[in-house]
Amino acid sequence: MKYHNPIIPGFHPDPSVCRVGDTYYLVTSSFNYFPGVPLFESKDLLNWHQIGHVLNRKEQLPLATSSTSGGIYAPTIRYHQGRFYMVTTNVDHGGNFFVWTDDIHGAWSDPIWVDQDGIDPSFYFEGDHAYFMSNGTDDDGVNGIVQCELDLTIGRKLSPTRCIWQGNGGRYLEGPHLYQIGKTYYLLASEGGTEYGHMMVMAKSDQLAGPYLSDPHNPILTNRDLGGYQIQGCGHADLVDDPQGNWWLIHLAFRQLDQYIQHHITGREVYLVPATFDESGWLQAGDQGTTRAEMTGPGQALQQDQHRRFDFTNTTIGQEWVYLRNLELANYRIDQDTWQLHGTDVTIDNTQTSPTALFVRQDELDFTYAVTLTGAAQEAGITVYMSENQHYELLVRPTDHGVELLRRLSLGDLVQEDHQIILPSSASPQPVRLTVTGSNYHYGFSATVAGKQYDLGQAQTKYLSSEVAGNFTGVMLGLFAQKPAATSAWSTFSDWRYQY
Ligand code: 6LW
Repeated sequence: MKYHNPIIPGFHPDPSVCRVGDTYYLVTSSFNYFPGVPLFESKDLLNWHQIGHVLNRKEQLPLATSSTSGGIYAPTIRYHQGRFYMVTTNVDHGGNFFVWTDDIHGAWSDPIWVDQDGIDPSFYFEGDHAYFMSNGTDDDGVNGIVQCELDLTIGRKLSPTRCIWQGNGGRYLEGPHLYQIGKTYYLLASEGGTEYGHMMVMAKSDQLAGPYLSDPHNPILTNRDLGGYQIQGCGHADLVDDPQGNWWLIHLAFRQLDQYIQHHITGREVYLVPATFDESGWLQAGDQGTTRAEMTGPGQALQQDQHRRFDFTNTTIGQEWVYLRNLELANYRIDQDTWQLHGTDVTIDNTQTSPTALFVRQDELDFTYAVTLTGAAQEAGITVYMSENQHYELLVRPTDHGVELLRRLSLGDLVQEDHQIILPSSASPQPVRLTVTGSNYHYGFSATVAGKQYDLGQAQTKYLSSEVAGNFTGVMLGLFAQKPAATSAWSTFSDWRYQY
């Protein structure tokens, strides 16, 4: 089959996948967004649809004070003896924990905390035994991929933690996943850091606890040597077989703004490559150890058109829509066609608590995002949001001279407000149509009020990139309200469209 990468676009890093019969389940990291750990389902590895989030209760996901790139790090999903397990790290609140469910479409358990530190936790099951792996430090102070046996009822260690592999020499050995294939144990991990040097490495052993022998072909997959290629940063993979016995690697990578500009804004996305074992039992992956936008693999599955049209009726809060940290429900009035937001003094620059804002991911570089806003008793509008330090707004706010429409660009200490327009007073109670368009290099801002169109300029995309922001997330497209002039300030959003 021929298919196009990424298979899941937009900020979805650290994918982990498992298969149950003919159905695959996939989870990704979510950092400081709530709900956490998006959960996807697929019948063919190509076409994924989100069935919810694993962590959707505050008790499972405390996020107070989690800034961008705090909160939830890389998860692993596994299925064992009729039960799904998802193990991950809340780096700000308690470290490693897991949750489980017997109904993948239902609720997951409360967290069971694991008394082992490190990040990128993973489970491997053998009979009634559960083994925990992560990157970290073992009981003797040795650093690398560490392993211990775990009591799954209470998360307690049943064996000392031992380092089983120290990798292939690259920095940041992380993302371990262990498999038994035939009689051999395979350890898959990543090195080089999640930027341009990222790579996947493997080792194997006859015994679960090692010693693990590095694959002489390491790295088994990387795009670090593909200069002038848009897809970079391939790493953090999970291995899965299909019912026909073919092997596949699912991993993260990112798309630069173009083949030469080393900035990316859509976060780390999900990629798929075919893999095969050679005669010596080593894994060969991708297109000669690289990941390409256009790939060919075994099977007949057809990839659906990846263009999307979203509106309020085909999106759900807690599914496509997420919040920052633990929301204040009282500030949202959500109904079928109109969403009302009540802002507080917590702005979208805040890193401690939850501003009144809802976000979807920017999945593609070319898009249109528009909404009609009514109400001018607070700051409200659209945000193109990478982090508390990097975001662009198109907003309406009350001033002494009347209702003002403007653009604000916030890049760390540089905050610029421009294109201010005082709306004609006859227009001020009227709805304002706000539009942001995306392209590789620019976001464009415009508005329509009482039939009159206003151009509010363009801003470069690259200043919102991960290379500038230095965090783990991707650009989100949000609706927000803040700084109310009165306690009764509510802004009404309607006719929202997001299309790419
Ligand atoms: C994650 C690590 C990584 O824990 O980035 O790319 C970190 N890999 O494995 C956060 O996503």
